Amino acid sequence: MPNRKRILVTSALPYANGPIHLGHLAGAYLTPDFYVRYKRRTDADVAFICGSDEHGVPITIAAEKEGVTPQDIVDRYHGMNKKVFEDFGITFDYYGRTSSKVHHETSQEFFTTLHKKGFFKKKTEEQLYDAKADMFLPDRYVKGTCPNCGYEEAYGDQCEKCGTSLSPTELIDPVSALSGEKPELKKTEHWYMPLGDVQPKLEKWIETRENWKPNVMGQVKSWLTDGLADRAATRDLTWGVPVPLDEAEGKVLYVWFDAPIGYVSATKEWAQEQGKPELWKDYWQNEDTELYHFIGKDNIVFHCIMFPVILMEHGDYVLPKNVPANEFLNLEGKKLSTSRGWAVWLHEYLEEFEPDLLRYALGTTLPESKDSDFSWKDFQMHINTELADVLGNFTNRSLSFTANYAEGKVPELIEPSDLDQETLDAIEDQKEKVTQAYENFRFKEAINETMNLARIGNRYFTETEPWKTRKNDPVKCGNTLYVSLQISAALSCLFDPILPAKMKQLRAQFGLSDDFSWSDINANMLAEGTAVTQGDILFNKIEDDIIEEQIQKLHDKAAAADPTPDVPELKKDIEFGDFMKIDLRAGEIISAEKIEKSNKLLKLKVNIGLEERTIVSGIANDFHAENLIGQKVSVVANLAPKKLMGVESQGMILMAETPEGELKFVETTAEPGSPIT
Ligand code: B3M
Ligand code: ZN
Repeated sequence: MPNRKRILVTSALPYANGPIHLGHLAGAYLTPDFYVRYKRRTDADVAFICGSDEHGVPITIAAEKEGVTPQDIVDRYHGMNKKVFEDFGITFDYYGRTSSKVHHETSQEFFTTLHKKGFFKKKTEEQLYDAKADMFLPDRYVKGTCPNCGYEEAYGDQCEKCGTSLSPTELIDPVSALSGEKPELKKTEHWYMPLGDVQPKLEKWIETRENWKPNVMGQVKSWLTDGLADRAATRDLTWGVPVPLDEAEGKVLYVWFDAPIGYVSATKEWAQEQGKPELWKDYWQNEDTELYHFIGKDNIVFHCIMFPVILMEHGDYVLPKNVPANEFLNLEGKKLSTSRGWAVWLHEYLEEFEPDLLRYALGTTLPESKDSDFSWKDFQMHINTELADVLGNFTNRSLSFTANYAEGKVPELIEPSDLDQETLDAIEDQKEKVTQAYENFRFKEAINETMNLARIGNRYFTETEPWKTRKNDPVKCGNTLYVSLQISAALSCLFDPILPAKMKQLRAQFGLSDDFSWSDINANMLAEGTAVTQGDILFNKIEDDIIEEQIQKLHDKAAAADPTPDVPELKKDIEFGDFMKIDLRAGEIISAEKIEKSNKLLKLKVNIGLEERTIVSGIANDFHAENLIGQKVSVVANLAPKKLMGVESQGMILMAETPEGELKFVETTAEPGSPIT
C-alpha cells in the first residue's frame, strides 16, 4: 500500500521487578493503547512496542531483598506483566525483554559503533564505594539528599520528587542502600557520554519539535539551561549487558543506555517473528516513520535527551516526533508506593472488575498535564453516572424501544425535524472533535467529547418523548429511533479505543463489523430496515458496598505492608552533648520568593531575633511564597552555611512530614530569637 503513514509507538519498558499497578497503567500504557487503537482504524501502519526492562539496580535490589537471583526475579515478573497487559487489552504488537540475545547484541552494537566513532570519553573518576559490601554504588545503591530540591530520599541516578537526573556523587549526605553506611570514594574507569559537547546539536533538534506538551518541553528546556554534563554509559556491576571491550572486563552497560535500545531490539524480534527479519528497518531507519515514546514524567530526560543523543550519534535512526509524557497519578490523595502497599495492582483489580471500566475511569482522570488523583469513589461515579446512566442507558433505550415498538429494525427517517437533523449532524461534529483530540494526544478530551455525543443522544431521546409519540405520532417516534440508533452505532465505533470489549458487544447488536475503519464512522451507518438486537445491559452500576470493600482492602494492605505506615523508623541514639550543639531558635518569616530555576526551593528571609537570615527551603511544592509572611518557625541557627542553586542558605527551618507526605511547620509562639532547648 503506497504512502501509508508508518507509526512506531513505544511504551516505557517497565522494570521486571514487581507487578504492574494503576500508576504504571496511567503513566505509560493506557494512553498509547488508546492512541494505537485509534490510529489502526485510520490507514496508518502502526507498530506498538514494549517489553521488560530486566537490567539495572532495581532488579538486583529486588533480588537481594528476596534472597533469589536477578534471573528469578525477571523471569517471574516478565511473564506476569506481559499477561496483565494482555488481560487489560493493551495491544502491544510485541512485548520483548532486555535479557534476550537480540537485545544484548543490539545494545552492544550501539556501544561499539559509538565507541568506534570516538563518541565516548574514557575517564577515571572517584565514585562512591561501599567497603563493607566491597562494591561500587551506582544509581539506586545509594540514597541521599537531592541537591536540587532537598528531598532526602533521592536516588543516586535520579530524584523522584523533582525529576532531576543525578549522579551519586552529587547527593548530599549519601548513604549506601546495601549497608546503610556512609560510602567512601574510590577510583574507577568508565566510558562517558559527553552530553555537554553534543548539546548544541541536540538543542537544534529540540527547536524543530512541534506540539510537545508544555510539561515535557518545560523539563527539557530546564536541563538545557542548566547545561548537560557527561554521563557514564558503563557501570561496575555484574548484572547487565557486558561492555563489549576487552579492557572493560567486569563492567556492564548502564541500564539507561541499554533499556531504550530495547525498543529497537524488540522491533527486530517482532520482525523476525513475522518471518521478515529486515522489516524493523522500515520503522527505525526510514525517515518517514513517526516515532512516539509514551512514558511517565520521571523518564523524560532519558527519552528527550539521552536516547536521542545516542540515536543521533549512531546515525541512521529516526528520532522521536513527540514524547507525550504523563505526570504522576496519586491514589486516594496519597503518593502510590509499592513498598508501603499503597497501590492497586492490576491483577487484583481484574479479579473484581472488567478491564474496560478502569480503562474508562482512568482515562477520565489521566495526569496528562499535571498530577491527578484516582479514588475508588470517583471510579464508581464515572461508571455509574457516565457509563451506566448516559452511554449504557442511551444505547439500551434506543435498542429496547426499537425491539419493542419497531419490530427490531431501523425505522425509516421521514421528514426529519430540525432537531432530528441537528442531532444527526452532531455525529460528524463530535467525530471531528474526538479525532482532533486523539491526533493531539489529548485523551481526556477525546473521552469527554465521545461521551458528549451520548449525552446529546440521551437528551434528545428524552426531549422527543418516543414513549408518547409511539402512540400519537408513529412517524415522529420512528425518526427518534432512527436518529438514536445512528448515534448509538457511531458511539460503538468512536468509543472503541477506550472501551474495546464493551463496544465490540455493542457493535454486535447492530450487526456492525469489528473491522470498521475510522472513516466509516458517520451519521448513516445503519441502513433503514437493518435488524438490531437488544442484548444485555452494557454497564451495571457499582454498589457502595463494593467500593467500600475496595477502599478497606487498600487500607488493610497498606497496614499489612507496614504496621506503622509511613512513620519512619527512629534514628540511633545520640549523646546529650551532641544534641546541645544544635542551636535552635524561634523565628518568623518576613519574606519569601521562589528560586527561579528550581521547582521546589524557596528563598526565605527569617527574623531570628538577633538578625535576619536568608534560608533556602525545599517547600515550594507545599506552600505559596505569598502565604508565608508572618509564619512562626523553628530554625537550626548554627548550621554551617551552604549554597543551594547559587543562594547561600544560612540555617534550616524545621518541618514535620505527615504520613500523607504533607509538610507542616514546627511552629512556636515564642518571640523570634528565643532559644529552643
Ligand atoms: N524501566 C524506568 C521505569 O520503569 C525504566 C523505563 C525504561 S524505558 C526504556 O520507570
Ligand atoms: Zn529533587
